[in-house]
Amino acid sequence: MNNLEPFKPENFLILIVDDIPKNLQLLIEILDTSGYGTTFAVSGEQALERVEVTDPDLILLDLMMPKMNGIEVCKRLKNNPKTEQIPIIFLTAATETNYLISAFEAGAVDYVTKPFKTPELLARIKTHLDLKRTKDELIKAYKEMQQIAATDELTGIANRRSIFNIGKQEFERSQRYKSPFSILMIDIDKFKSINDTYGHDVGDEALKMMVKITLNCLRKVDHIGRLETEEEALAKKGHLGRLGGEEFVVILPHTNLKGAYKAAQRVCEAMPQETLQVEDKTVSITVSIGIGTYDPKDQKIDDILKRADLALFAAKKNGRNRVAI
Ligand code: GH3
Ligand code: MG
Ligand code: MG
Ligand code: MG
Repeated sequence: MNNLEPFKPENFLILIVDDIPKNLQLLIEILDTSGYGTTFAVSGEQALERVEVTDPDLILLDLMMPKMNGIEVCKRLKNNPKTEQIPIIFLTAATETNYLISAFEAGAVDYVTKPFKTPELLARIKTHLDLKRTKDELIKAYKEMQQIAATDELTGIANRRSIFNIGKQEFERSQRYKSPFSILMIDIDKFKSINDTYGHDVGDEALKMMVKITLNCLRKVDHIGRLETEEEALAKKGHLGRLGGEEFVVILPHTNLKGAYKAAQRVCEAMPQETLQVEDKTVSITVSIGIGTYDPKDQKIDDILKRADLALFAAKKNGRNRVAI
């Protein structure tokens, strides 16, 4: 991968494990000369301790050792989430090659036969350190992309896709455990006039303020996400510039109608108390909230959403700035 830094041996620490001091000495000398950081252990047991303390980037592991042999050490390291990612290269005497299959099965990435050729040993070490770096980069990039794919860009909360996934999981959980859960549909009142009066940038700031206030009213386990408007769906087809919706969904796990009503009231009452200053004008918003609660007769999450949507419509009709069920 091209965003990797140039390979520098001094950035890596290699743990060398061998029960014969002469072997250890030779390996340490070779790796030191090549610029690697080194640390060592003279037994399997000591190797496990050293790994904990030094967190090496790669391990050269002697296969045959008294008491705990290399395969056992390898298995233990691969069974521990903290150490399973460390590449392990086995050091084997030619007579031990019949053990190699078990070494790979235990999780080794490679092996070197003793007596080894120094350039070959170094080439294998560099290859595996580089592979590990690339793998780490890919995992990092993958996690970042997952995060981006699940997040609403403007407000940083879950986007439509992600909040629906959460909703579906919560729905299945409620079905299985016969526990309640509720959904709030929140829509900002007369938001169009905020945009029209102060401009879209202020509208965007108001959306962020809305999210902040709502999050303050919710528990850590609740999820908030942003719904898509028709404009937004159109924007994806390229007809319009991007416009996020001003509709939000809150999923309240383990919450019955009474609890959901309390949470919705909290959000509704808190909303106009915070303000946005635009030059000499003070902008505040109110929201209308519709509640839908899981009913064991429901087939899918859309059934609850439909009820929440109807309730939201009623809240709007009855004068806005209120909660309806
Ligand atoms: P109501 O009380 O009936 O909900 O009135 P409203 O004006 O809020 O009506 P509606 O919910 O239908 O209007 C949505 C408006 O929200 C349309 C658009 O101007 C604005 N909007 C949607 N997404 C965004 C966004 O990402 N940023 C900004 N600034 N405005 C948005
Ligand atoms: Mg040995
Ligand atoms: Mg609105
Ligand atoms: Mg709307």
